[in-house]
Parts: sequence; C-alpha cells; structure tokens
Amino acid sequence: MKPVLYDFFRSTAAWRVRIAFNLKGVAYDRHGVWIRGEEHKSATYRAANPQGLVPALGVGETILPQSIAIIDWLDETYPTPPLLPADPLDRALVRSVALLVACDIHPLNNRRVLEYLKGELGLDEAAVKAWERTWVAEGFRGIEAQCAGGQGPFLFGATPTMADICLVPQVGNAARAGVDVNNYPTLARAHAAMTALPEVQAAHPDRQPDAAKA
Ligand SMILES: N[C@@H](CCC(=O)N[C@@H](CS)C(=O)NCC(=O)O)C(=O)O
Repeated sequence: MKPVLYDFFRSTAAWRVRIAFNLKGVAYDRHGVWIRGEEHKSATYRAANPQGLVPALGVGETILPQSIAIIDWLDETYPTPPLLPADPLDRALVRSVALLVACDIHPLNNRRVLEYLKGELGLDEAAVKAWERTWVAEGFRGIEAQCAGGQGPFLFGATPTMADICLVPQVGNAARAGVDVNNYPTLARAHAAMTALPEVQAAHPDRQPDAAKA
C-alpha cells in the first residue's frame, strides 16, 4: 500500500516532502487538505493528524506529522539515493541547515503567525512583510555564511541533500516576501541546481492538482 501524503499545494513544508518523494522515486497517494478553507482545523483532519498542520504522512494505520520526520522516515526506508551523507558529522551539518529553515525561518513566517500579527496584534501589511523579510534574510545570511566555499552545486556538494530540499520552498516564500535569493550566491547556485531537476519541478505548487482551485 502506498503512503498517503496529506498535502496542500502552497504549503512550504509539504513541498519539501513532495521533493523528497520525487527524488527517491517513491510513489505516494495524495489527500488534499484545503488550508484556505481551514480544513486543517476540522475535527476530521485533527482526528487523523492531532498536530493539525500539513503535511502528514499516512503509513498504513500510522499518521506521521512533521516534514523533517517524514523525510527522515523516507530516507531510512528507501536509502537510495541518500538525502544525508554517510559520515555522522556531515549528516549533522546537513541537518543543521535543514533545521535552520524548518525551525528558525519557516515557523516565524507561517500562515497562522502572520495572521496573528495582522489580526490579534493589528500590524498592517507593510509591517508584516517587513517581519517576514527580517527572518528570511537572517536565516539566509546564516546558510550563506555556513555553506559558502563548498564545491557545489548543491549546498553540501555534488548531490541534493535534505538541506537543498528545505531550501527550495523557502526561496519560493522568500520571493513572495521580497527577499531575492540572488543576494546569496551559494543559495542561488543550489537553488538553480535543484530547480533544474525534473523531480523538483514536478513538486512545484503550480503543478499540484489543487493549484487550479486557487
Ligand atoms: N514544522 C511543521 C510545519 C507545518 C506547518 O506549519 N504547515 C503549515 C503549511 S506550510 C500549516 O499547516 N499551516 C496552517 C496554518 O498556519 O494555519 C513541518 O515541518 O511539517
């Protein structure tokens, strides 16, 4: 039985998982969750995924939330091609960049946080955009400083890793927030190498079935 990805075309975190599945060449079934209609807050979805966010992965009877946990599961279950290097220290370094995106950039700019800033805190659109740009730029600065000097074309060498997987959707978000990846040469190189891959192109939000609903 194929795993089932609870997915929303525009979800940054789900986009990571789609890239990982495509790079592995592992097929999955898709269950759309219409975040714009608040479907992720429904009792039905929360009964399936108590964390109430997208993505989640159904593996048999088990629901696995959190994109990084899903990608780790995928990499351990389908080891080829590897998304992490073999050496433990190298693996940890790749994870440190993936986690910078997933823990230090994305949560500050997530939909519910931006809505809270606008709604509960009453910030206007310009202030919210400035907030987004601040945290994306600070995160990208850190990745650039850490990865500059590598051979490329990917963040950690000749093959895509979990770090590149996390980078691609974050660059998409950054553009919407007004941060240009070309200001970060190492990120721009890795992003270009990633987006040249058909597996990455197929994971783009515009190519998902629910994009047409937007
Ligand atoms: N850390 C989680 C983040 C999941 C997450 O925040 N998903 C977003 C879409 S990218 C979501 O469900 N947002 C709903 C909301 O903000 O209301 C992961 O990596 O899976």
